Amino acid sequence: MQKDSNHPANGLTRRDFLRLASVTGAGVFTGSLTGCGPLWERQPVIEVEDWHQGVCRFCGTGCGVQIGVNNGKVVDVQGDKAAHNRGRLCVKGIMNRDILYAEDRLLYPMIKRNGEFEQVSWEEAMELIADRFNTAIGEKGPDSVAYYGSGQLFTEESYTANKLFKAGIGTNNVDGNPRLCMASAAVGYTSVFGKDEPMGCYEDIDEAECFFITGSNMADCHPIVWERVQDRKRARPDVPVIVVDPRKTNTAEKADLHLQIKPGTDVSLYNAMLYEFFRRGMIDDDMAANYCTYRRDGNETDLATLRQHVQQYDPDSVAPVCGVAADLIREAAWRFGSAGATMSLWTMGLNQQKQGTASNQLVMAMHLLTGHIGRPGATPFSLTGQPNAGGGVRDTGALAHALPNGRAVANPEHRREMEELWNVPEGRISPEMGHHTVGLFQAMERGEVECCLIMSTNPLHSLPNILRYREAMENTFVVVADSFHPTETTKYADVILPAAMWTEKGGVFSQSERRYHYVPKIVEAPGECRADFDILMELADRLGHEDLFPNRTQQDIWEEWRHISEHSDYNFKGITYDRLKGQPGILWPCPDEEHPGTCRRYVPGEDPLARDDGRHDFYGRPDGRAVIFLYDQQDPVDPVDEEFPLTLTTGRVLEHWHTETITRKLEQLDRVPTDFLEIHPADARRLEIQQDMPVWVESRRGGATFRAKVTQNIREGLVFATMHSAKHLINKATSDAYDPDSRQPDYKRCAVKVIPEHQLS
Ligand SMILES: Nc1nc2c(c(=O)[nH]1)N[C@H]1C(S)=C(S)[C@@H](COP(=O)(O)OP(=O)(O)OC[C@H]3O[C@@H](n4cnc5c(=O)[nH]c(N)nc54)[C@H](O)[C@@H]3O)O[C@H]1N2
Ligand SMILES: Nc1nc2c(c(=O)[nH]1)N[C@H]1C(S)=C(S)[C@@H](COP(=O)(O)OP(=O)(O)OC[C@H]3O[C@@H](n4cnc5c(=O)[nH]c(N)nc54)[C@H](O)[C@@H]3O)O[C@H]1N2
Ligand code: SF4
Ligand SMILES: [Mo]
Repeated sequence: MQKDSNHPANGLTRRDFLRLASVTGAGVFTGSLTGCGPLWERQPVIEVEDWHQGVCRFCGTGCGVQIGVNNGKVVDVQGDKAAHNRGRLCVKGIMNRDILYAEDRLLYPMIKRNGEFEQVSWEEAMELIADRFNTAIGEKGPDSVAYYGSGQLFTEESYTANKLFKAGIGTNNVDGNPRLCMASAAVGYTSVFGKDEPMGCYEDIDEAECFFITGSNMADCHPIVWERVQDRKRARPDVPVIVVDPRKTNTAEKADLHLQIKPGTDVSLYNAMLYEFFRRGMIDDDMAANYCTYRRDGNETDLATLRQHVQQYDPDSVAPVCGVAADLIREAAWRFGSAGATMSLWTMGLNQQKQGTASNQLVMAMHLLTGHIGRPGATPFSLTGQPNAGGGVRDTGALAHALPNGRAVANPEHRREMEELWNVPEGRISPEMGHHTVGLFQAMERGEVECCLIMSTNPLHSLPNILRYREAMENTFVVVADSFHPTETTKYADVILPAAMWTEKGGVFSQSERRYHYVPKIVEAPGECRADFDILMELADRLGHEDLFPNRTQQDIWEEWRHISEHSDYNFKGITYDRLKGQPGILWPCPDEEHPGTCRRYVPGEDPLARDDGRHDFYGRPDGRAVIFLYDQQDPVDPVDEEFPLTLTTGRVLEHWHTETITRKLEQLDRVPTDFLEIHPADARRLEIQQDMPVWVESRRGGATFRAKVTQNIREGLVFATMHSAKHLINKATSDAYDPDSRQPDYKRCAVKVIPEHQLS
């Protein structure tokens, strides 16, 4: 394990170094967002020899950065003033430098023998991997192996893995953590507009006249997008911010209207808002009649039926279901519908629900029916979680049901098109859908998937109902490529491979607004780390699929990929490496090298792919019309009862990243706790729980210990834990029930009991 030997400030103590170099300029560091005050102050930096343009490694905001290098080390990271973030970075952005030199970097390949990891050569590790994969494929067929990837790999890497497994090995067992993250949004966009990915852009924030933020704690999770919302609010204090969240988050704190909804009842709320749009005559008749079609349970229906359908969801009936006052619902609907331009922003509070897809579709329907779409400031806009869940995984189709650029495994024409583009024999791409994430780990449990390659994700921490899937790992030959060790997943692996990260390798990320953004390789990776791309290329060779990759550099793969996109509605052929190296990102569609990129999709005159014969062209759909879906509220899958009387919801804090393999290593961020359970004072009183008391949280699946944080910020009957801590691992309790359309798990609602630890016998 590496300690600080590779640290750029050799000779200084770690603490001195961090004080000296963890820097940010006034107005650049948004320290006030932490909720615990600014922890850092700007200090002089170590001298920088060269600056390189790149993009932050963390969230889907995709902030542009300038990366300062001295003597082969990254010594400073600052916000890029030329990028959409206007020079701003949040605390994680600033930490981009320190993460490269954090402790516990995995430096050598290791093989587990007799329960202990032994350092081995790359040759030995890759030979064992190839042998096990080849044997499984030979004996049990291609579907006995799988790839489980990440929205934190570069596009070239996810594209390569997808091609290797689907066009080389011939299995669609390709999935990844975007299934836990953006699947409901992806299915939402695809079902409504025919193609995935948001149509709006960050510039819409500057024009919006109403913000509808639902199931998103932007202040903590997309802080720099949130700052832009705050800029708008400062310029136009009359622009309302509506927040729908069961907790009074840092985002809700600043809202004009906070609808503190009961978890999982969004379908009722949005139906009630639709009811109000009809009642108050806020429907855009041209849009509703000429640009939309209507569907219920797979059948065509119409606007009149929708109007009839939402009659049962009048605000007075919905109020007790959602736990939100009827007048507040009416006011939110009025503000949404009557504003000049409304922008909705949402993330996991919607996607991670049993009815996640329905919730997405209903928010899109609210925009369509009120005409808040395709105009500056008027757009539905999901925030992407990870830095490359969009371009890397959704666009490349690196999911079990998908093929590149919105194609589907189930569609024979799409398979044929991809076989031609990939130059592989007809029939090579399997017509069978692969295993989606939860299904994959269940297939491992049954012993059906014998070998699995896991890259840049930590599923034995991040999957729901984790205790069950730990056992699944024991039935499988598991290879994990990670930059750190130990993690919850590397512990259970058979082989671990040391991965270069971020500027130690380089490639293209794509963030929330369809912006492709390039990060150069700037420094050498420590130890024997290799780029994930190189690992995948070597695996392809050793599995006999070198023919798939006649051109072998990462740039060659980008070239191949942008040419493939030309034949699709995701056309970004005009985005070359050369262009990306000269500017902080380009938004697709971008069909040729002169095209500047597209801010608003589906808008004639703006989107080069849209036909110029109307207000909109939803060209992803054969008839150019968006689809509005009718839904009813369903009951919870894991309901409360006498034994499990409280509802648990889970999420994030600003300073920590997912499973903390990176952020917990950084001294400043280590000060920020993630071991707490938020509980309402009334519940705490009833359960004899006091502030900071250790409590045991248990669901029908498992439990963990937390420190009670008694707070008014949460609804009575609801408790909240972060997903971050490995010691206090909430995924022992969460439910692995998932949305049947998106197969995204419902991390946001399950039944638990909470007991003071001293009362446990
Ligand atoms: N600091 C930080 N930032 C991150 C990440 C991180 O780990 N740390 N991860 C990134 C990733 S991958 C993702 S996916 C995003 C996630 O970004 P967010 O989705 O904003 O984060 P979460 O905290 O998971 O959930 C958001 C909110 O949903 C609310 N919620 C729960 N149930 C419901 C419900 O039924 N309805 C509604 N309307 N709201 C509900 C929760 O109370 C919570 O405040 O953040 C990205 N940014
Ligand atoms: N309870 C609960 N659970 C959740 C969620 C929730 O809201 N609640 N949210 C879900 C969501 S939205 C998400 S996105 C997932 C995230 O869950 P994960 O993807 O499992 O979490 P990360 O910590 O981001 O894992 C990334 C891993 O990649 C490693 N790594 C970093 N850089 C590189 C690299 O360049 N190459 C390689 N090979 N490895 C690298 C890191 O060390 C880390 O171990 O969690 C899901 N789980
Ligand atoms: S908002 Fe997201 S992309 Fe921007 S600096 Fe913070 S973590 Fe990085
Ligand atoms: Mo995510």
